[in-house]
Amino acid sequence: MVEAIHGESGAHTMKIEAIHLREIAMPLVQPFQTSFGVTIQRRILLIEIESDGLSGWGECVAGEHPYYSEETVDTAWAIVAGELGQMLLKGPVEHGGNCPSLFKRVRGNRMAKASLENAVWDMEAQRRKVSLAELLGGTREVIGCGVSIGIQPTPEQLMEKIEAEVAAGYQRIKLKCQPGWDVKIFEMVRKRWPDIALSCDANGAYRIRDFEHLAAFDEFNLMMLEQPLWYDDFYFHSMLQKQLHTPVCLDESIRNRRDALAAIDMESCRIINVKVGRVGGFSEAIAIHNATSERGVPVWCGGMLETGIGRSHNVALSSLQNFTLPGDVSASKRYWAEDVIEPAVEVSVNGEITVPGKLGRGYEVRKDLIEKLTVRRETLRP
Ligand code: OSB
Ligand code: MG
Repeated sequence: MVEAIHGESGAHTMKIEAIHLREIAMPLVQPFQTSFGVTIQRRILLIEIESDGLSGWGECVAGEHPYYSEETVDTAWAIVAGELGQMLLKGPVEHGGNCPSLFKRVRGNRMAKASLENAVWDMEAQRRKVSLAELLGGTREVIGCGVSIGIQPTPEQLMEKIEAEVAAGYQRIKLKCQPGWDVKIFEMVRKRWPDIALSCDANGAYRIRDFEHLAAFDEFNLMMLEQPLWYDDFYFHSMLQKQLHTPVCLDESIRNRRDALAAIDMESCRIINVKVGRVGGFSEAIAIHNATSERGVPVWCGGMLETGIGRSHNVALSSLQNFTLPGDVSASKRYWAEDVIEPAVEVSVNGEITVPGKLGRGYEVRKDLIEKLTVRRETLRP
């Protein structure tokens, strides 16, 4: 059980003077293809809250299109500007943990909620002069890192990518898969690398008619098979898990702690991917962490092609004790020519990131660069 540091009631009320919304445009260093589409350039909503001379930052992980989840950059913008931002300015807020109750009337829109809540936690760590990891209840000094490798134009190009990531020291290779890009690929990869920690992620690309085909994945000793079926399903994943030796891992299906409990009870999965944006913020991510920890279900931290702001938040979250499996939190340079934080997130030759012990997120925000990348802005005040 992990308990975040909480303030004494009333002692540290935060007077939020402004909430700045910015959309930045950033090209990826290489296209990223999943079963739901290709991303070449990202449009990203960043949140900056101002209080008492400090800035707290949050990154909204919603994509440009509603393909991974229902939310998009534009829906999140509208919900933050029109609903959640006003609720946060009204407060009272002392702590990121106050946000879920302030935002309660708004259903769903979890990525929009997380972008504000996480900015409050980011601010709170600076006010208390502790690291964000410590504020969240994290104890690990280093975290284990894996990579997620998109579907490639050719199998040869995939093999080159894997070779480079294995050489870089990453502890686990995750391959995006879909019908036509699965068992043949796994065969090639296992022939060359019989022993690497390997997993795959279908982002919901398979159906019930594919159960026998998915059972053939057992041959490849995968650490897990991530979200093989519909993005909102538990029941059929439970049917599938009964027929597989390979652990199923749920990503899209898990929206909150209750979903995690239901999935564990039904045995829809044996592993859970925690993405702080997908579950609505750090409070719910910690609740899922604690529930899975009590039940002996391992978790790992997922990624959403974040800039350094969201990436630094993922590093802090990964420092909680039940994040026992290598996550999808990897080096900034795999995504960006220039990241919006300083230093960039770096991974050691043994595939680890050192959790910053400094106050706050532990990486400086490069506001000058963010200004240059900004294509849209709006400021909310009390
Ligand atoms: O399903 O984990 C996913 C990227 C975008 C949307 C969904 C997913 C992903 C990844 C990449 O797998 C994770 C990362 O490296 O940021
Ligand atoms: Mg996934």
